[in-house]
Amino acid sequence: MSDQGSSQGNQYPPDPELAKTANVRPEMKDQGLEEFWDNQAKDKISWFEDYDQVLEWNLPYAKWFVGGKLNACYNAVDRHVENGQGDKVALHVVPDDGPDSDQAHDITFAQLQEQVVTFANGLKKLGVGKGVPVGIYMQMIPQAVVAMLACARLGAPHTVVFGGFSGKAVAERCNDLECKVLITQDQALRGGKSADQKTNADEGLDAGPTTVEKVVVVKRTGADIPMSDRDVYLDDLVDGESGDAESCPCEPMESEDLLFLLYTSGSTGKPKGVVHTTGGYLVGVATTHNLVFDVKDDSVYWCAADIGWITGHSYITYGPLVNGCTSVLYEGVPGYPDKEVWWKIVEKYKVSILYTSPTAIRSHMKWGEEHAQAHDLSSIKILGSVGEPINPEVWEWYREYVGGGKAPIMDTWWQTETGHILITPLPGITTMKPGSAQQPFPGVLPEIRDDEGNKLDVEQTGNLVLTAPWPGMMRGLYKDDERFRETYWSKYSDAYFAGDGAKYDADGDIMLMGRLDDVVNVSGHRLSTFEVESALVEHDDVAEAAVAARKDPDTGQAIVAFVSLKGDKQGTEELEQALREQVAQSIGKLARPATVIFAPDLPKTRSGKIMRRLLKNLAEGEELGDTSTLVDPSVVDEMKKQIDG
Ligand code: 6R9
Repeated sequence: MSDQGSSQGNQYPPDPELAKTANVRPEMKDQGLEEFWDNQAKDKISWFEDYDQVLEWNLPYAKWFVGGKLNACYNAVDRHVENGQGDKVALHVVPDDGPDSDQAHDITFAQLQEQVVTFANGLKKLGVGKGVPVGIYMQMIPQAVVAMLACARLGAPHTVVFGGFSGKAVAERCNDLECKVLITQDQALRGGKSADQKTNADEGLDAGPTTVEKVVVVKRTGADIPMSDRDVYLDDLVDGESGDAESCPCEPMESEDLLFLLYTSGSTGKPKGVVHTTGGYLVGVATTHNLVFDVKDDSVYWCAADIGWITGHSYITYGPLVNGCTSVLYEGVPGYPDKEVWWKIVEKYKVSILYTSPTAIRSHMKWGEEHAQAHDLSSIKILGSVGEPINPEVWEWYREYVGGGKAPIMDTWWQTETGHILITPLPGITTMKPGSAQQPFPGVLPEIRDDEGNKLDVEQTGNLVLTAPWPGMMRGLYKDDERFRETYWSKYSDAYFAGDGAKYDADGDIMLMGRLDDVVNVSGHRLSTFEVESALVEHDDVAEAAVAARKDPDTGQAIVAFVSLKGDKQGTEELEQALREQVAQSIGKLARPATVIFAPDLPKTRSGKIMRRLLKNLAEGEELGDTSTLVDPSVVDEMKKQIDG
């Protein structure tokens, strides 16, 4: 657990000017839950058929806007063109080599519509239509957004697999959802380096039986890559296809029809397929995007996340486009081609809202404020943070050097499972305290409870729960009702258990305290210790592995792997590299352990359980406490020696 957030620190009252014009109004918090979301659903979303019931709550399954019909792509694209906004820029596309590149270009809403329709017409030829699931394994290029929208247009559920994940991860997810089609790109281009994305996918698909029958390949670098009968280039697929909206109308979907599945890490077992449906999800993302970031007609918004995560789904693709907002879509990474590229982007496009992760801000902070100071960032009005707790000193730096000492920071707490932001300061309303998300969004009812279910008072750390449903909440785990109930709804019979620790400060603000389970958060990316352990034991030399996290000044948390080897195998530097590579192959590079500790055995209790608390303490370099229940306390001394170097 981290100790972020403190009621003793600096406080920043809301700007009275912003309070006058902000989209969010204080009285929204007084509206009843159904009243608030009903108003927003009517205001933010175009329905083909009106819903006749706002909420049908049958714990743990909610149905929102029951009886309503709509289409996500129609809301994100077509209606803006119909409303005379066709020439408005939807995406400022910034390629890997930055905003000065000759590949930088803009896509208007009308052009976006044409691209989506053409893509959808191509997919139709492959048999994609309502209810036919599609996998997407891509980088941050516009065709990734177009692919998602094309699926939504056809009523085909998508599952996006993070572009940095392994081919194995892609194959597993596609098989689970039974995807017939996978969309990928020839190569990834990030930080000036290319990587074989399509070949990666092939390796995963070819490793075992797969449901994928066709792979659509978008050309990014145009490299000469192996293509088989299973593969088709997007260019060939859509050759001669119409981009006319009438040639491929938006499929009317029920509110509760599946929009997408997104797999996320839990504390045990295989990744969980989080189910998100159409109506409630769109209302949730559009409302929160509009009110939290105070989006106006002329806002230029940049969410520097990746579409492979929920933040990309909700706040790169669906939220901003449904709101008809102009966004930056950036392919690259911070620090390439130089340390100023982010600030060049803000300056060039006059970005008014920037939404990113504490990890990214920590990188910029480490490189020094002179890079930000070399550019005119005066367009910035609102800043956002997501994915992990933000350290107060990082918050202060962000506000000072990116926000010109005045932009409010929306520290937004939410999860893959929640679909959209649930706890956050609000522009013009909240007195901000660096380091915590503070306040429930209107129409959201959190509580902090002890293990017995008692509501906790101020300054007592407990479990964060939600006591009422919200529109974008997960509609279960794909094909796994039991795990859904067990993970989220069994700790308390009447509330959603989020898996995060929290407390109220003296003013009643919510301070998030970090995960309570075996989920680790590396650079805002969610991983389970179990997944990494499974990857490690796949290596022939490994007998047993246990994984814990330690604090890291750059990535928030970093992975420490404790490994015992088979027979007389020795823990060499080469083996350490091989193990890291094993994890990269199995999950993706981001899951590679920062530290590998070899030990003759793992610390176990007499009943044979690995003592995880002890490994956590070891990883963190903390006092070990009671080790008397260990079978062989000497293994711990051996590990400690390695950690202390
Ligand atoms: C959106 C997203 C969810 C977990 C969540 C919590 C952590 C996210 C946070 C935060 C403190 C914030 N988290 N935002 N912790 N303050 N503002 O990140 O989804 O990848 O599913 O991760 O991330 O621990 O439970 P996801």
